[in-house]
Amino acid sequence: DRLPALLAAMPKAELHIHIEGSLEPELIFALSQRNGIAIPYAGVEELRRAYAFTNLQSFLDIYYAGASVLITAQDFYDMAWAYLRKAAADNVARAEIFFDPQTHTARGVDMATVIDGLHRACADAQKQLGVSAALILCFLRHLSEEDAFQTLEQAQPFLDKIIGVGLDSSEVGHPPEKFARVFARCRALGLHLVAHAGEEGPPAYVWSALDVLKVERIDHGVQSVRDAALMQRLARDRIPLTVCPLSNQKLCVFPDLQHHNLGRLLEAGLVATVNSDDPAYFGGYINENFTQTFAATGLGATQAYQLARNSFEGSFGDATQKQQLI
Ligand code: ES4
Ligand code: ZN
Repeated sequence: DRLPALLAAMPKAELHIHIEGSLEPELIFALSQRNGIAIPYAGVEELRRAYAFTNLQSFLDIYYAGASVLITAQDFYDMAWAYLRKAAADNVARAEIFFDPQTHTARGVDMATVIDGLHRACADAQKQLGVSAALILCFLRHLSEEDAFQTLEQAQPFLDKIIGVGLDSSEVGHPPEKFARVFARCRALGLHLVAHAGEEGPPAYVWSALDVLKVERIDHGVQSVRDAALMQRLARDRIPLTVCPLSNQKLCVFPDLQHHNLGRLLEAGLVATVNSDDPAYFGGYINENFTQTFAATGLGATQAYQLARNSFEGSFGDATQKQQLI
């Protein structure tokens, strides 16, 4: 069976990766030592054993704890560089990388420190790995819109180093409408807009991400299959969905990978893509997401090519770059 080799070798874009979710336990412990920050786990094995999640919130609690070891620009560089090397090995030609500045600024780490470290890694990835990498600043939706506005203000001097903004963290109870004004401001600034919606939340959150926030892509969006009119809208407007199958499995969005609806999304003509979300926590990087999902659901080469094409169509690279990649 040559399918795993095809999935690994094909050039692809990764459009949904939280850089703090690429922090492997080994690097968490190395940074905890380097910075003198204690973490309540004896070692790498004990930490990995704690990665048994029942829903999104049970994951987020441990994900924010892991990110607490990041202090210096070099820490952010090392984390992003480790991810970008893995991405290059998986034949990722383009990576659009989420980061959660509020997780760091709330601990006294400056916005400049976060963006400097991450952006240097992205620049080095282009030069040394041939990977085109760009940053998307995510607002934490469990915090207030006021806090998001403050974060945007802190990012203002660095807007040339980010391509867009997103919305992540605890979804249910924090609908897109909560961030209508800050997204309108980001739109006026010429930033690309995306939002997590329909991961655990209802189709109504996908509608309001589109119609209120005016996002260009939906992160996850797998709950959209519960609303036929929404499926038509997503297909008609070619709104990309950045689907993360191993994440959905580990956070119990689907009982197992065999029951994942990626195939249904493609059959409905949606611009679905495959991504890794938080690969250090969910058991694999992008190629592992492809190979495990294809093995479990019986998708084949036709869907593989479609997903690779969709990933470049959905990316925010400039038109010439996208054309070269497609
Ligand atoms: C996330 Cl899987 C997921 N969902 C929402 N927010 C997140 N932040 C990091 N991973
Ligand atoms: Zn995500």
